[in-house]
Amino acid sequence: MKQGGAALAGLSVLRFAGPTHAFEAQPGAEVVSWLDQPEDNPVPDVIVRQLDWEQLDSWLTPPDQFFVIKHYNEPVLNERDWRLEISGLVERPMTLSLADLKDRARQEVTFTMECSGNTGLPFFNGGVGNAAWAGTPLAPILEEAGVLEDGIEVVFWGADAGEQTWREITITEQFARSMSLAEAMEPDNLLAYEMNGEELPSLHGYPARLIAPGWYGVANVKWLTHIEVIDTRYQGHFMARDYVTIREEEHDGETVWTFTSVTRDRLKSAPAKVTRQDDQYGIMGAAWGAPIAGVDVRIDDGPWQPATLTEGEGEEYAWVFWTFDWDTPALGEHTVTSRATDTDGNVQPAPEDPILAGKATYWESNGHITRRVQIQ
Ligand SMILES: Nc1nc2c(c(=O)[nH]1)N[C@H]1C(S)=C(S)[C@@H](COP(=O)(O)O)O[C@H]1N2
Ligand SMILES: [Mo]
Repeated sequence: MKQGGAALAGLSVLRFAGPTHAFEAQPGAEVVSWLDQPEDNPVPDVIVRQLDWEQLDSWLTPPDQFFVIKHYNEPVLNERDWRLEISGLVERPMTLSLADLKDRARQEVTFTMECSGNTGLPFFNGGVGNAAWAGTPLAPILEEAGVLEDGIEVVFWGADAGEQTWREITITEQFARSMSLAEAMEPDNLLAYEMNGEELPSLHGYPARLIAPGWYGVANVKWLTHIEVIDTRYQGHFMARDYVTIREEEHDGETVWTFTSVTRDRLKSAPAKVTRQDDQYGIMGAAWGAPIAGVDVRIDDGPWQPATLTEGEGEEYAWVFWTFDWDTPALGEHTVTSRATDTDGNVQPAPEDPILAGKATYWESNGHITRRVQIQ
C-alpha cells in the first residue's frame, strides 16, 4: 500500500529545489474568466482563504495562496512556551519541545490537502492546495511512548477552542480529531513543522500540525498540543456531529440512512482555467485524492477526451496538473467538465451517481465539476 517510499522521498527533495511553474502563461496568453464565479463568502472567519483557480500557476502552492480553514480562534503560540504532550494509555508519557521534534528523524511528503466541504457550497470552490510538508514521523514517537494494551484510539488536540451547543448544554470544546491506533501508526503520518521549506505559518498550525497524507483536511489537526491514547472511540464535535456525511442508501432492498465521519480523500479533479493566445484556446486543471492515471475533459455534451498530464504523475499523495488543447472553439457559451481516473481504475463519479445523489450533507462532494465560459 505504501510502496516506493525512498523514490518518493527523493522526488520530494527535487521538488524542494525550486518551485515549478507548469501553468505559467505563455507570453501573450490571457486567462478567460469563468462565467460561474463563487458566491460571496459569508463565513470569512472560518473560510479564511481560498485557492484562486484562475491564478493557479505553480504545482506547489505558495503558503500565502494556500487555503485556510479555521473553525475557532487562531491560537498565538511561541516556541519557548509550546510543548507537545504524548499522554493517556502509554507506558512513558512524553513532553516534546519544537527543538525535540526537529532533533528527531526528518521526513518529507508532498501532499495535496482538500477540505471535505470544498465544492459542496456555492461560495467554496478553492479549498485545496499542494505543499511539501516536512516534520518527524509520528509512529516512532508512539512506539517510544509505548502504547498500552487497551489503547485503541489516538486523539489529536489543537490549542484552539470554541463554544458548542447540544440541546440546552453549551460547552467550550477544544478542536480535536482522532484515528484508530493502526491508522495513526501509518508510516507517512508526520508531526509537521515546515511547509514548502519554510517554518509552518501561524494560520497553517505553527509550531506543529498533524499531516496525515491521503486524509481530508479536517484530520490534519493544526496547533497540536496533545496526542492522547484512549481505550474507546472518540466522538468529539468534528468526528461525530460536524464533518459527518449523511446518505440515503439501499441495504438489502431497504432504504436506510447512513452516518459516516469524514476520513480519507476521494478521487477528484477540476478545470482550473481557460487560456487564450490569439485564436488558440487551452484548458488547464488539476486532479487529486488518489494516485492519478488519467484525466478526461468534456466540452458541452460532447465525448470525453483525454487530457495530457503535465506534472505530478507518479506521486502518491500530490495532485497532477493536466492540460487540454481546445483549438478554436465556436463563439458562444460552453461548459467544461473534467473527470479523473486513478491508478486502480476507479473513475471520479458523476454528480448523478447514487453515492453522491443520495447524500444529504455537503461533505465529500467529489463529483465531476462543470464550469461555464464565454468564447467571444
Ligand atoms: N486545530 C485545528 N486544526 C484544524 C482545523 C481547525 O479549525 N483547528 N481545521 C481543519 C480543517 S476543516 C481543514 S480543511 C484543514 C485546513 O488546513 P489549512 O488551513 O492549513 O489549509 O485544517 C484542519 N485542522
Ligand atoms: Mo475542512
